[in-house]
Amino acid sequence: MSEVGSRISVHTGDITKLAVDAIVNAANSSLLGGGGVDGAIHRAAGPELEVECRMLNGCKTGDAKLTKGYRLPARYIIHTVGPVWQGGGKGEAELLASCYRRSLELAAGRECRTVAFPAISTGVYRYPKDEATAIAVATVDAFMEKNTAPEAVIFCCFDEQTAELYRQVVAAHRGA
Ligand code: AR6
Repeated sequence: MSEVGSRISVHTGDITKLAVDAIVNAANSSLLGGGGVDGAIHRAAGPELEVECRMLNGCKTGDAKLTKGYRLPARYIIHTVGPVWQGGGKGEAELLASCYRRSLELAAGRECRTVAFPAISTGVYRYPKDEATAIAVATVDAFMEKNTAPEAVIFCCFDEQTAELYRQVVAAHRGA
């Protein structure tokens, strides 16, 4: 696990600023923009992003679709749709894990070396942060153990409290 662990890092800040091969967007099923990180990404990428998104015919919860990054420093945006938290009995955990897996599959398919994820579903969609972080780290870790691409994954947290939670969960994984 130590070799895999070194491929995962935690960053605090705005995901739209990261010069990585792909950033992941916590979108909704329309893929036509919204608030939170989705709104920030659309604003920073510029209006051409929505034009491309309109051609994608939306996206199912747990799935992901890729666009160009337009005015972002990132080459690609991978739009994934996390589950709305409904108490945990509606398959939310499996759907959230699927968001991470599908995003990584698309990134690997475009030979992305570095991918940054926000904390999918933990804002407007109200997924409890502890549980969402455990799923994010375990799913990315499992994917990277089996695959050589992407080479590095960054968990981009908007606030220091979330980053600290991610650091703890990543460290616990490394110790496992
Ligand atoms: N960079 C990194 N993380 C961010 C940024 C940013 N610029 N802005 C917010 N976050 P949310 P969801 C964090 O609500 O829960 C949208 O309207 C934020 O602190 O953006 O998956 C979509 O259109 C939180 O930890 O996404 C959907 O309708 C995390 O990103 C809906 O919200 C996710 O919060 C999706 O809800």
